[in-house]
Amino acid sequence: MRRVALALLAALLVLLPLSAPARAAGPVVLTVTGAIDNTNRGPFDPFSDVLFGTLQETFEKAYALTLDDLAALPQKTVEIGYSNWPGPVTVSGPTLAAVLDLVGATGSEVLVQAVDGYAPSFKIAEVRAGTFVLATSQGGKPLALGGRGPVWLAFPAGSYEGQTADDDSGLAWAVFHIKIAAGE
Ligand SMILES: Nc1nc2c(c(=O)[nH]1)N[C@H]1C(S)=C(S)[C@@H](COP(=O)(O)O)O[C@H]1N2
Ligand SMILES: [Mo]
Repeated sequence: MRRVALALLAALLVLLPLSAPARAAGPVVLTVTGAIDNTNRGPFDPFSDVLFGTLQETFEKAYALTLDDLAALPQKTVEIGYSNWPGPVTVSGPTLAAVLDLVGATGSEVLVQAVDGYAPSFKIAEVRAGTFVLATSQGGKPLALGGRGPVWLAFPAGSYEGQTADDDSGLAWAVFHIKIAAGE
């Protein structure tokens, strides 16, 4: 009987980490909040989540990702150029669509917010149809905080309705927060 109990306990200990999605080592660089099915952290905490608080962003549901978590997703490498840039750049990272799948996003709009509060939003249908990369490296080099990193939302011109070849305004750099707005 004791052996059965021990075996059950061992099985439980093996299965336990599967109940909450694991988070890879390193600091969290990106947090997805809002209309999501999967979470791996608690709700907004005014003492810890100071940048969210400063930007008046509070949340119940959240999924936090480290750079290693982003690196563990399938990587997309894409060359992107805008007519007002010195030249095209090659960036890599997971797609925004892959991150939306990971967190079980259920909404219709996604807001991509940067540390300076800059926060363009996109239709999730357009994100899924296009190539929106949460770039973590450019030319094989990790993107720096102080530059466009650590996470830069990069996508080619024409990715959303009406986007012109010189309009790179949606390419938010230093992204730390993705908020899914519930569908109507
Ligand atoms: N975090 C952040 N990302 C941003 C912006 C910003 O103000 N903050 N400006 C956007 C705009 S309006 C443009 S045109 C492009 C390039 O602008 P920049 O070279 O001034 O960053 O970055 C976009 N990404
Ligand atoms: Mo701009």
